[in-house]
Amino acid sequence: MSRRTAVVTGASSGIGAATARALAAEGYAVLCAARRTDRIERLAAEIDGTAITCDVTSAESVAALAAAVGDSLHVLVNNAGGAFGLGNVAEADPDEWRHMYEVNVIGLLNVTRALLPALTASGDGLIVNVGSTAGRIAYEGGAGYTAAKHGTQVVTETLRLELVGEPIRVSEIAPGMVRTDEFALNRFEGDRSRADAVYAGVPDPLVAEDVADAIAWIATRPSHVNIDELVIKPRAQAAQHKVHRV
Ligand code: 8X3
Repeated sequence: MSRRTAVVTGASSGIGAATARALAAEGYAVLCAARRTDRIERLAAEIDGTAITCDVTSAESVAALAAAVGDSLHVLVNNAGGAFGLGNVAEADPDEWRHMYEVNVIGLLNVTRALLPALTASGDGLIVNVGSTAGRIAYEGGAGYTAAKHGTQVVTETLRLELVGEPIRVSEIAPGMVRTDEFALNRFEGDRSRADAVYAGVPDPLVAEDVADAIAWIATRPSHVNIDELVIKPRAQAAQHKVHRV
């Protein structure tokens, strides 16, 4: 029997790379999609998957991803995304906001539209959108990102309504504080000290593998079980502003 198949976007690092590994460990043939070819080629070699160079914001690039997927796909993890900047609304940069909407929402739209026929054709498709606790609350300086991640959340809900009756489950996972190599660095344009300050003193932030483990759990529920949304935070984070630091 051929292996079940999965696409993970943003697979070059962090939650995406960990999710590709976790799904491969569950027996999936994983297409690792991301812009940085060298990274996804290494990952694909490690997990016996396939590397597809893909920028989710580019229609041509996503069309090439769809061509590589072919007629049938079981799991799509829309993970590509990120935060850029942490400025109050009064001084926010509209280009940063556009970029965040482009990657977190339009990118998800591009990939989902392109792969829906294959997900339907498999007879048992699953879409997992990687949202955020930022898609549920507001915090100072976060409006560009929280607006985009609220977008991810609402698009997920809409898709579940629109696809009812089709053989496709639609889930969102919403992580809180996850310490990855790049999330905070990207937000602060490579400023290591600002990035490190996000996690300073937090005993155990989540790591990418914790989120990947939860995504693999969602994917391995029986086909009639739809995990609508799963909010996952470290024990030290009771709420966005309520973080235990030592
Ligand atoms: C990451 C969570 O708190 O940085 O999506 O917005 S937060």
